[in-house]
Amino acid sequence: MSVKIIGPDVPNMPWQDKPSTPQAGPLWRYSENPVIGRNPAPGVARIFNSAVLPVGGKFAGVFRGEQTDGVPHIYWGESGDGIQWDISNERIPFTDEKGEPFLPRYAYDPRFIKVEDTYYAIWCQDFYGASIGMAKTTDFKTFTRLENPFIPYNRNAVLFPRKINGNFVLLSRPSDSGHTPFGDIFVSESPDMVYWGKHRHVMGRGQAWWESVKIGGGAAPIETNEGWLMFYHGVSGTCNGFVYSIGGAILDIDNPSMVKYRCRRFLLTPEEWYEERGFVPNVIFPCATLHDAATGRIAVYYGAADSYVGLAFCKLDETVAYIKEHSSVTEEDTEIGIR
Ligand code: BMA
Repeated sequence: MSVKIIGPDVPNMPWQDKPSTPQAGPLWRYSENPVIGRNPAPGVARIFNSAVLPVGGKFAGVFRGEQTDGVPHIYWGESGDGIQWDISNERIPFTDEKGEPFLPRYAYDPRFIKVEDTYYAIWCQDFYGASIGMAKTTDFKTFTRLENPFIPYNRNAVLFPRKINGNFVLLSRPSDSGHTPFGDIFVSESPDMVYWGKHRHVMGRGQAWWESVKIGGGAAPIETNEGWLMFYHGVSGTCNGFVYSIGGAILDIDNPSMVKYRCRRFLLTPEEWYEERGFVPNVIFPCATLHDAATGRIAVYYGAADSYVGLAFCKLDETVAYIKEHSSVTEEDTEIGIR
C-alpha cells in the first residue's frame, strides 16, 4: 500500500529538493534558514516556536514574539510563499465572547489548526501557572478566546485537524511550573471545545536517550492512510542542559492514544549555527507543517534555539518508511492508555 496524505493539495507550499550531502534522517533543512531572523517587528526581539496554515491561497500563522521587555505574546503573520513573513506590529487583539479585550498573560508556543471552517490558535500561557490557552477565528480579525481547557500545569497542546468519532481531539503534556524534568503526551476529547474528558495516555518519554527526559506534541498530526503522522519534540538532558530534537510517530487513525510506530531515532537534531547558538542553545521545536496531498511533500516549521524560525522538508513516503524501519513501541505506547 503506498502511503498518502488525506487532505487538501497545497501546490504552492515551500519546497526545495533534498541536497546530495548526507543527512542524519529523512528531513533536510531549507538552505536559506533561518526564515525569520532577529528583531522581526518593532518591540519584538525574537520569533520562534510558531505555527502556520494555508489561508486563501497564501499562508498565515500565529507567531511567538518575544517582546523587548522579555514577555512573549502571540503575533499574526502573513506570507505569499511561506518563506518571507510579514509579522504584524501589534499583538493579536484577543477578546472574550462579548468582544471585550482579553489578552492572555505570558503567551507562548502557539499552534494553529483548522477544524471544519474554524481556525484555532492554541498556546501556553500563565493561568495561575503554566497552562493551555485557546482562541478561534474565521475572519483573522476577531480572535475570540475559549475557556482554558485544563487546569495548571500543562503545555504543548495540539489539536487534531478533524474530529474523531464526533469529538474534537487534543494532545497535551502535563507539566510543572518550571522547566519540567518529566513529561508524557496525553490525548483528550471534547464535544464542543469547552468541556474536555476521556483523557488517555498516548506515549511516554522514550527509551532512546534523545527523548529520555520528556516529550511533547509538536505539529498538528497529519492524516494519512497509515494513521496520524505526528512530529513531536523529544528532550535529553546533557551536562550542559536540555537538547530538543524532532521525533516521529504514527498513531492509530480512530484511536490516537494507540501508537502504531515510533521511531527510536530522532528525525532532526540541532546541527546548524541557528539551532546550536541563540537564546537557548540546542533547541529545535516543531510547531506546524504545511503538506501537499498530491505530492506527499511536507514542510516542517520549527523554532530554533528560542531565537529563529527554521524550515525543514521531507517526503511522506520516505518519512513513514524511516519511522517504520526504526520503530520500537512499548506496551505503554500501544495500549489504550487508561488506568
Ligand atoms: C520549553 C518551552 C519552549 C522552549 C523550550 C526550550 O519549556 O518553554 O518554549 O523552546 O523550553 O527553551
